[in-house]
Amino acid sequence: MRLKHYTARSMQEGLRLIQKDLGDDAVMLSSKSVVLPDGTKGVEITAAVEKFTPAGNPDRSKKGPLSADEYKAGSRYIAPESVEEKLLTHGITGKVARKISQAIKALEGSGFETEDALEMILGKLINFQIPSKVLTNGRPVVLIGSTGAGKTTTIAKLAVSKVSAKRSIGLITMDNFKIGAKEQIKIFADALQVESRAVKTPQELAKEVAHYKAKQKDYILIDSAGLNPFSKDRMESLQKMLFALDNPYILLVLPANLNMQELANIPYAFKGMELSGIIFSKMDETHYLGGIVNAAIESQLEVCYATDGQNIPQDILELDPKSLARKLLQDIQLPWENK
Ligand SMILES: Nc1nc2c(ncn2[C@@H]2O[C@H](COP(=O)(O)OP(=O)(O)O)[C@@H](O)[C@H]2O)c(=O)[nH]1
Ligand SMILES: [Mg+2]
Repeated sequence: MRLKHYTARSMQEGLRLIQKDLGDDAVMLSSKSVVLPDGTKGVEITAAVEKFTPAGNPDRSKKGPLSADEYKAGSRYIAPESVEEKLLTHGITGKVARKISQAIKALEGSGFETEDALEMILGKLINFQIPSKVLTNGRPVVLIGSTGAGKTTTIAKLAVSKVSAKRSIGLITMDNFKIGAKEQIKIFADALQVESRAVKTPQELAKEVAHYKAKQKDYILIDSAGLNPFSKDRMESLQKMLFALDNPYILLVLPANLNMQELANIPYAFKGMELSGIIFSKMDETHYLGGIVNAAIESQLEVCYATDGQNIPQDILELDPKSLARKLLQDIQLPWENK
């Protein structure tokens, strides 16, 4: 059994597509709202198909799920024990790795291929969200996190993508700490020809958000100063700023290349900030994804975006169960190792 994803403008159109492509035997597993490349709303439907020929079409000559032998002979089959080993190599906790391998074993009987089974399990364990839920019109989005986590760069990536999609944005920086931080946002805003503001106090922050709301900006993106999450004073002053906002969407930018213990600690340290979600940054600077998987599962914060490089705006991606499952099953290849 394989999973196949279809994107369409409406549920009806999606179901028509699935029927045309897979015939009447296709089973619809789930659907979710998505934003289509042209910025309009659409739907993504996941369907299960019995078996694919190499051309990608279902093999209609055979009915019923794959037999256990056929399934295990498939090139995409990975034994649950090997999956557990791969997950442990990534640094996923023993308890979670075992739980996942047991669930994969249980799904073997339904004929799901390993990557698809892992995709479904990750979808249940992690609170994945779609971008249109994370970035909603008019709701202030604030990026917070440790120093150098990638907050400003990520704001810039989000801002460029919204401006390219012809949406209006207002930028605010609360960074009064780092030398040149205000100028960084200003230069960037001028290049994009969007408004930017630098604020020092909770009152100023509330005033500037109200200003952008009055101007009906589609997106209000707020950058903050990097801070040591274990410093009580700095955390308290950030909290005071955030309290000035009405219904903010607060995202923690968490570098994927931090050590495992701190990846688990930092979402806890920021807990008092009423976090909504996490953006994993610097995915390109690590080969081991266990730390982010553990943090996502333990915190149950919403996960949507990840960043994988310094290039603005290209190096931002949607982290979904499918891409994560694929990354976890790939062999870890360090650049200096021979293929
Ligand atoms: N390799 C890599 N570098 C990044 C990524 N995101 C940001 N950076 C770099 O990390 C450094 C700190 O980024 P910055 O956005 O200023 O962090 P901030 O202090 O949280 O605002 C800069 O050199 C960025 O170019 C990423 O996803 N991958
Ligand atoms: Mg910054």
